[in-house]
Parts: sequence; structure tokens; C-alpha cells
Amino acid sequence: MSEIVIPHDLIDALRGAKSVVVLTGAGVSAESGVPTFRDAQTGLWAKFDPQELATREAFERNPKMVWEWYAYRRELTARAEPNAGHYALAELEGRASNFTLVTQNIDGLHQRAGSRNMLELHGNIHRNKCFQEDVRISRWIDSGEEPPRCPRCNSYLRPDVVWFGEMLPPVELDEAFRAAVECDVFLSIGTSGVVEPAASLPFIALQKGAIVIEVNPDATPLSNAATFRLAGPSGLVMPKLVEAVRHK
Ligand code: BV8
Repeated sequence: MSEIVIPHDLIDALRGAKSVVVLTGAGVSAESGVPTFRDAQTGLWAKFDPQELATREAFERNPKMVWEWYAYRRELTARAEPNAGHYALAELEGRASNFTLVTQNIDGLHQRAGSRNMLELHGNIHRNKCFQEDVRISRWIDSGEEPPRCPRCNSYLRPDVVWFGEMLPPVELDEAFRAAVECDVFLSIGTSGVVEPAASLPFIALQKGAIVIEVNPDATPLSNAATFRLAGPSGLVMPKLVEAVRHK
């Protein structure tokens, strides 16, 4: 990996920013050992396309299999630890006058690293809700049946995540769009930028004249439009970036 150089004008922009927005994707959790969404599925799930499994149709067709896929991922993310990239973002939040973290991730690692002002656009794998009533359920009788049943209406429980074809939580989505419109620096970190509507956020910021910084070892649809592109893993780049902001 070639040495990551953080341009001075990038650091000046961050230090002088009145409002910073960060969009994160599965790449930020990769160094915590959480497979990215588009990494080849492993083991039991190797033959499934996650985009096919993360849908209402898949759950209605085979609730037990989808529930077990999420139970496997829930266990994997519960065992994972936040990495240096998560912690750097929590520190950056403390240094910026106005900071919003918008995450597509459902693993809860940002919260465990200390991020506070954040919007979970795709929900959280550690929460469940009633499939029928769409209300969060945190306690239920474990009869051994999978998926478990809602204690209120006996329908199946499902993970409190946004599946493909489902609307994003309107309050969080509205706040994310507003933050992207109003920010002067927008960082897009660890996302392939293909899932809408999250993928539009950095382009909205660009249109409004914000400085857009992409952190990703690979190219994405944003790479050519971004003001700055730091081609490296977030666990390496983000601590360097925060270090430079700290000591400029
Ligand atoms: C919606 C929760 C309105 C579940 C997720 C046709 C019909 C229906 C819908 C659509 C359609 N066409 C388009 C759509 C919209 C659809 C969509 O965008 N589809 C795409 C794929 C074409 N979106 C939706 O359905 C959304 N809802 O639009 O509602 C609507 C309703 C009906 C009809 C039309 C519109 C809902 C989207 C939310 C889906 N739920 N997650 C679960 O996780 O099980 S999305 C899922 O993908 C994860 O949240 C993941 O975060 C997200 C995005 O992926 P990334 O985070 O970017 O992860 P990925 O693996 O792709 O990339 C990782 C990146 O990290 C890579 O670039 C890699 O290079 C980089 N990386 C790797 N290592 C590192 C790194 N970077 C930094 N450091 C490293 N170390």
C-alpha cells in the first residue's frame, strides 16, 4: 500500500468546516472482521445473493432461513470490535462544530466506538420488530421456534433493518438529506455507492458546493466527482486524517 498523503488543503477545509457530514458503508466495518455487503457470502450463505435475502419476499418465502441469516450476522457483529476507523470518526465528531454521521451499516459498531450524533438509515441488526405491526419488540417468549413470535399478535418477529424495496425511516432520511444540503465538508467512507437513496447524499452535497472527500481502497461512482479521493482502508486513513486535523 503506497503511503497515504493527506493534502494540506483537505486538512484546512476540515479544520475550517462549520458543518461536517460523514456517510459510512460496510467498508468501515471490514477491518473489524465484518464481511462487506458485497463480499462473497461465506459458508451456509455462499449460494445466496444478499440482495435477494434482504427482502420481504425472501422472508415471506422462507422466514426461518432469513431469520437464521440475520442471527448469524448478529452474532458475528456482536463478537466484532470497533476498529481504528470507527474510533477516529468518534474523535472527529468531538472536534467538529457541527457533525452528523449517516450510516448504512446495521452493526452498531459506530455507537460502540463512541459516535453520538448519528443516523442509521438502514436500521440496526441488534433490534427486532413485529413483521405485521412494525413495532419494535425487545422481549419475547423463546419457544425455540425460529423466527420467534410477536408477544402481542403472534406474527413472526423480523430484524429491525430496511430491506430492499422498503422505505427508509422518514425522519432519519429527511435529516440526512438536510445535513447533506447544509454541510460544507462531506466524507463518504467505505461505501460502494450503489444503494439508493443513500448513494445520492454525497452528490447533493457536491451540488450545494460542499467539499467531498472519498475514503475507499477501490473506485466507486463517486470517485471522479469527489474533491479529494484517499485510496486506502478507513482503519488506516481515518486515524491519519484525524491526527493531521489535531496537529495542523
Ligand atoms: C428504497 C440492510 C424506496 C439489510 C441494506 C428496483 C426495485 C426496488 C428498489 C430499487 C430498484 N432499483 C433501485 C432500487 C432502490 C434500492 C437500491 O438501491 N438497489 C440497488 C442495489 C440497485 N434501494 C432500496 O430498495 C432502498 N429502499 O429505495 O425505497 C423504493 C421502494 C420500492 C421501490 C423503489 C424504491 C432500501 C435500501 C436498503 C437496503 N438495506 N441493508 C441488510 O444489511 O441485510 S443495504 C446494504 O447495502 C447494507 O446496508 C450496506 O451497507 C449497503 C450498501 O452497501 P455498502 O455499505 O456500500 O457495502 P458494499 O459491500 O457494497 O461496499 C463496501 C465498500 O467498502 C466497497 O466500495 C469496498 O471497496 C469498500 N471497502 C472495503 N474494505 C474497506 C473499504 N472501504 C474502506 N475501508 C476498508 N477497509
